[in-house]
Amino acid sequence: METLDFRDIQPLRDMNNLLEMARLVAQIKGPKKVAVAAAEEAHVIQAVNEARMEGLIHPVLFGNPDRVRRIAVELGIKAQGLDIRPAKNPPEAAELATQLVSGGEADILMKGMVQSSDFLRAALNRDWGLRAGKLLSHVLIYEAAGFDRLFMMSDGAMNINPDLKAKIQIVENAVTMAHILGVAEPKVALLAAVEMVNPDMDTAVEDAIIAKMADRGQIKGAVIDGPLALDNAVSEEAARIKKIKSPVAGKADILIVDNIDVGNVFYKSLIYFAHVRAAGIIMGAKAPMILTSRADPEEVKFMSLATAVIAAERMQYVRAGG
Ligand code: COD
Repeated sequence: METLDFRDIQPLRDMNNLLEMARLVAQIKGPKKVAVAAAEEAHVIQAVNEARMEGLIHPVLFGNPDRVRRIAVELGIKAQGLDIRPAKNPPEAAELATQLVSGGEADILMKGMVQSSDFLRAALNRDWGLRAGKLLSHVLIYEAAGFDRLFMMSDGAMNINPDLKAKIQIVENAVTMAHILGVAEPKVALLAAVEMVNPDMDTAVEDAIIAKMADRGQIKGAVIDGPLALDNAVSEEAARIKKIKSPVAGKADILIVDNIDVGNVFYKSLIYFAHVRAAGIIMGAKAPMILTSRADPEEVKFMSLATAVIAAERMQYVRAGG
């Protein structure tokens, strides 16, 4: 089988670029196997089928077989071609899907009609979960009009109120995702409401600590600064007006928020007000995990599958010593 040398990869600039990369990975290495936990949901089946028809993935659908088949038929999908495996209820589907991945028989875990917390607890199970000795965190990848790069934002979906140590690992997981997408040394902005260190704002003080740790080489593979407000993190004009001297100001690739509420509102604002194309992946586990919410557009689920295909390949490449 041909090899894919990730050192040759140029930074992926938009979602079309990302999809082309996923197609290339699948063309060279074959489709990735995706274990779907509680697949009885139309958007999930549609996205999974689209990715299957593109040759990106081979899905294994855990859930109520009759319901999965019925939804597939309603969507005009031939149910005979689908690998459907029975599960009594959504938590059992999460358990079986997780075990397929942790047992090495699937490359990617995807959430369907199961509560996020049940899905995540299955992945965190000490005996048969996907822990890899690191914090698991969610990374949103999105494109935005007028910018020549993909953005990453974390964590708006998994870690509720991360402390300093957790925030550092959230940064590291997002940096790993940037490397996977070809950004060799991403610029990370630790977001706050201010760009000056206000001692009354605990999280801004934490940002300053993380930035200093990065200066001292304690966090590698990225240029990190904070606190920075969103405007001066992504707009060079805003940074110039506010006279901020920082290698990250105006050039950020990665935006780190303080807690799940900020990140979740950020994400949903992008989707509902700006209609951006986005994908979401949980990083830090043994394999990429897709945690999209039930109301997410089908395209977010499809693009998350495309991103997970690239991430799974890259993780296997690193594990093989690449
Ligand atoms: N990474 C690695 N290990 C973790 C993580 C993590 N992010 N979170 C918890 N753990 C480990 C802990 O170290 C501990 O060993 C064990 O898991 C249990 O820890 P608790 O008691 O803090 O965790 P839980 O089970 O109460 O909660 C973990 C969840 C991930 C379920 C929880 O944080 C959660 O509900 N997050 C929000 C998910 C959500 O609703 N998202 C909505 C948007 S889709």
